[in-house]
Amino acid sequence: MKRRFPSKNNRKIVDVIQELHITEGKLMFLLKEVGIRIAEGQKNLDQSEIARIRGYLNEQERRAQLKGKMIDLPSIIRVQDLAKKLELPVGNILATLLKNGVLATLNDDLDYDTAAIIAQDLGYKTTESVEELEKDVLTVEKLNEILKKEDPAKQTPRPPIVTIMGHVDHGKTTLLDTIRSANVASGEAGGITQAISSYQTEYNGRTITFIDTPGHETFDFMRQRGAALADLVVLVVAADDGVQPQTKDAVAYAKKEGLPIVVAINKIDRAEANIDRVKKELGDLDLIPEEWGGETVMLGISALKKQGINELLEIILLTSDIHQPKADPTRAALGTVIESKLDKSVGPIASVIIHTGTLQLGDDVVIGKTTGKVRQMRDFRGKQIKKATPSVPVMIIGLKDVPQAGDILQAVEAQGEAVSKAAQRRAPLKKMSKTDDNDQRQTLAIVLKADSKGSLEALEQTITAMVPQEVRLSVVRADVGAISDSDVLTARAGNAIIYGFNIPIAGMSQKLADKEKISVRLFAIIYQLAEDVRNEIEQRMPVDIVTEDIGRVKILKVFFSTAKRKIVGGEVAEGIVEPNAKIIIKRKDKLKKDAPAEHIGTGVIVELQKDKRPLQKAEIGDQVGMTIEGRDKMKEGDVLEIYRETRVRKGSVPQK
Ligand SMILES: Nc1nc2c(ncn2[C@@H]2O[C@H](COP(=O)(O)OP(=O)(O)OP(=O)(O)O)[C@@H](O)[C@H]2O)c(=O)[nH]1
Ligand SMILES: [Mg+2]
Repeated sequence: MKRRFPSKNNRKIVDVIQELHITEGKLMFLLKEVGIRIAEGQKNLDQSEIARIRGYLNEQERRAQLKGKMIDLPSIIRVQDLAKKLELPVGNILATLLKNGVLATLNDDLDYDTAAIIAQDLGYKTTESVEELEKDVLTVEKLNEILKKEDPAKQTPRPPIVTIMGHVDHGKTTLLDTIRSANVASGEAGGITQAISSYQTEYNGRTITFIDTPGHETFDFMRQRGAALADLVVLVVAADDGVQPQTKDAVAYAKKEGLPIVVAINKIDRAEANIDRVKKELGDLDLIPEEWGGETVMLGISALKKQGINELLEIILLTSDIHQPKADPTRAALGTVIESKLDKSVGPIASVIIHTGTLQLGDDVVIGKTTGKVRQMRDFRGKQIKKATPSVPVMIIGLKDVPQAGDILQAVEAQGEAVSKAAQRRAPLKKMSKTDDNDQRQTLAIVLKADSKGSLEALEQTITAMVPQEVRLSVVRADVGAISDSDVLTARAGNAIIYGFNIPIAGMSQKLADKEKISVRLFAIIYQLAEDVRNEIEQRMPVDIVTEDIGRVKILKVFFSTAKRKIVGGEVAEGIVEPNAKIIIKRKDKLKKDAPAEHIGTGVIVELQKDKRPLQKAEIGDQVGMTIEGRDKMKEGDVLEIYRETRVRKGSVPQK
């Protein structure tokens, strides 16, 4: 061993302790922390060693101060910026994210909730700083205000926007198919509409914009959105089915928006059709047909047999003429996103309905939290167009990010303005909810990937509504686009199941998933996906153990006995015996006749035999052989009390 010679640069350990105001134990701890080993009997430390200890102490103090302070975090922050704010290495942040089930890179954005959880995990206190910029985001309310204040002198008539609403399967999509000679309904997965869509059609030289909404109960918010965009609602009610829950919802939304309602009583070609019954039921919703003295136009039609379609279109035009919708086509465009997705080849695509103004090719736009330049526009047929005037549904390509359905589009003067408006308003990639270490509940962790923001929203809402208090849901990632390697790795980190809706998984990513044993489940119908999630939730519900006494066996002979396993022969004295039943060993002292039997121990019957053959059930009087797992020893004359244990799931998963 190298000998240390005291030099003038060396200081006595006892002096160092005094100088730093610490105990000897603390010094030992500090030496270990900074990686200095000292030999037995060593009395001195050199200057560089002392400097290392001082440095460590200073850093600790600084950190303690930092942790006491409130850290202001914006609503969206890059991983590397969060590291800077917390004065920690990025690796620390990434590791903490991973620990919480989020696989991120330096450049990923985190929303406030996620950043706060990470910061708190690392011992910081946080608050959300209110950003000035948020004020610039156009809300639906502000949009309505702007539209109301528009200069009437500049306004010209625009096509009415007609939203088709009604209960599932009552024929909305078929009606639209008939109106515009298309064939959408027959191509839908499971025969149900799962997204909102928009078309235009010409009738008698006039244009009408239609919005098709889904009737399945899951898509409630899509119906609300459809109603919010409309000038008029066509309520489709099947003549053979009458008023149903979503018929009522549709009426409620239309009334909330103050919209005129035209009722199309559909499927009148069917033998079971009963128009009068439907009218009566509608009367209960305060929709009284004109011929009964009310104000609502009700028309019998057959979407399939193309009956009454022209009459319906006439009525739509007449009704919308009462309050002729108008807009100013000369101003910068304002619109609402009805659907959006990420396309592999062209990037983000948003379907937008223009409310006012004209959107031109090359316009700079702000949409919700993203921006872009309109590089390409397509009409509902997919045909490229150069401009979109009021009431026109248009697909826009050229956005930086996928906006949310319901976001407002604003054409802006210049890219500079767009960028400043949307700066720091990028949609965060990572979402996470707070976990609690004391939480005893089982967790269902999922990665959700869908074809569009609309379906993603529908999925998240449906799934969240299904989760009972007894189970914790953790949506590790929810995003649009195909399933990629990064999703698989995120699922691995978060111990999650990957659900894909209407999207594929790349072959390589599937291989990775197989290798990592990550379950990837793809669906085309939303409620089938929801059913699968329900099963997963059910399996995570807490269980109650119910016991039931089923019989008694008297031991006649012990054949074999090891520490963990015994083989005994006995006779069923009462009730029955079955494999997997549990036992309590009881023993009576022959000398003390009146004393209760003594509890000797417990075990489980793992195998039951009679005449050397396995048996599923032994009854009273049967002589059986039993293999018993358990440590407690038995002997001849003991009585086994046999009971069955069943696990019963507590509570239930709410039905949607
Ligand atoms: N007999 C008859 N069947 C019809 C008529 N209209 C629609 N159908 C049938 O009803 C079923 C449902 O039609 P859809 O148009 O998909 O119904 P929907 O209201 O769009 O359904 P969701 O969008 O899922 O709410 C299909 O099998 C249609 O062929 C009609 O006028 N007569
Ligand atoms: Mg439909």
